[in-house]
Amino acid sequence: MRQNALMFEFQVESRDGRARVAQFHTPRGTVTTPMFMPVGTQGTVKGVSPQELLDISSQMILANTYHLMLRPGEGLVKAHGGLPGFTAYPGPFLTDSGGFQVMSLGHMRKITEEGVVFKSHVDGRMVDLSPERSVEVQEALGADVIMAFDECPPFPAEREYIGSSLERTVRWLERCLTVKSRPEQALFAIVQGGIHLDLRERSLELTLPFHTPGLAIGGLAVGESKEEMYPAVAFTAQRLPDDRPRYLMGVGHPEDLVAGIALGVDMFDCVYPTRTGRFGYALTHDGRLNMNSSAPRSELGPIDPECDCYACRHYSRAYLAHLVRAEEMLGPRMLSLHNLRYLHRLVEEARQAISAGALQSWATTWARRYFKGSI
Ligand code: PRF
Ligand code: ZN
Repeated sequence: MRQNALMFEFQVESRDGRARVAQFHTPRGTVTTPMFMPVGTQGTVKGVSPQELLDISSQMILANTYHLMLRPGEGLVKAHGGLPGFTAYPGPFLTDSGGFQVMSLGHMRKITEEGVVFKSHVDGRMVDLSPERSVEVQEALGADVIMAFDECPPFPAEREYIGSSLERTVRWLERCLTVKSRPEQALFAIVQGGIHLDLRERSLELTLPFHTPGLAIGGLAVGESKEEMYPAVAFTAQRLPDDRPRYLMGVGHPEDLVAGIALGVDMFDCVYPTRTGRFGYALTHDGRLNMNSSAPRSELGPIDPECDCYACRHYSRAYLAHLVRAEEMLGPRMLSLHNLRYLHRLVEEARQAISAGALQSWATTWARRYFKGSI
């Protein structure tokens, strides 16, 4: 049952407390962790081209089974040789399994032991998604890392429901592994259990014996407070195997990346940088800047003088604020690019701090400045 461990080697290079820097080898290239994965739900990171992603040091891109199976259909992606051929992004990909997206976007869904039946948000037809079908679609999409088909309960949910759903998630994991056929793809298991530490423990106990080449912490960042989320991350990350990557799904904000890295998380993804960029916000060393507010309209300097992205090297805050106000599409495009670069730099700085054995002091200095609340 063990998957191809050699093809997905995870080499830890340095450590600081629970945090680590590692090289994660995949068939389409080696990535350095901790890393942030831009979200390319529809096979595109909204508004940012593959060349621009490479320019800002993006590594692995996340795409979604749910969206691509509904439109354009996984067969068309496969006809292009998979996601790299379809999207022209030449690096590694990870696909999410679809279960979480059905829960958050699907209409009229029905969950049974077999899988999920839902009404397509594209054309209204009824669609089946099961562990077997999710793996079939993810094999056609051809990402390097594919995710187990899981159930992520909403927040809040009854403890009893979270308990039975995590057990079902494990039965679904087993079904995914039974049908999985491509050795050049790694299938990561997903630990569930909400914010209940004893349920996390149970999920770990049932999931670890499958020895998947990586594991994800799912079921968090679904509406609980950070005070509830961080202990669940700490508890779970500490019990995940040391020699394999740990992926915290759907997280997050800059402070969540810093906290997660200190707790031993290696991989993150979130729509935050691109979504907040489309809404007119820019992440800076001094906090989040609202480009719709009046101050930046007359500022001749860049969004962040310490940023090396295209937007910061070429444009003033005033010009970008003008684009946002005029609803010109270059505005949200440049803010998305800049915000992604900000998060890539954040994890890059964290990696350097880990290597120097100075993560705690770096994190304190970063937070003091980011949360000074100046802008
Ligand atoms: N499961 C899957 N994808 C996810 C999640 C999950 O629990 C989350 C939770 N924040 C984000 N994306 N399959
Ligand atoms: Zn920038």
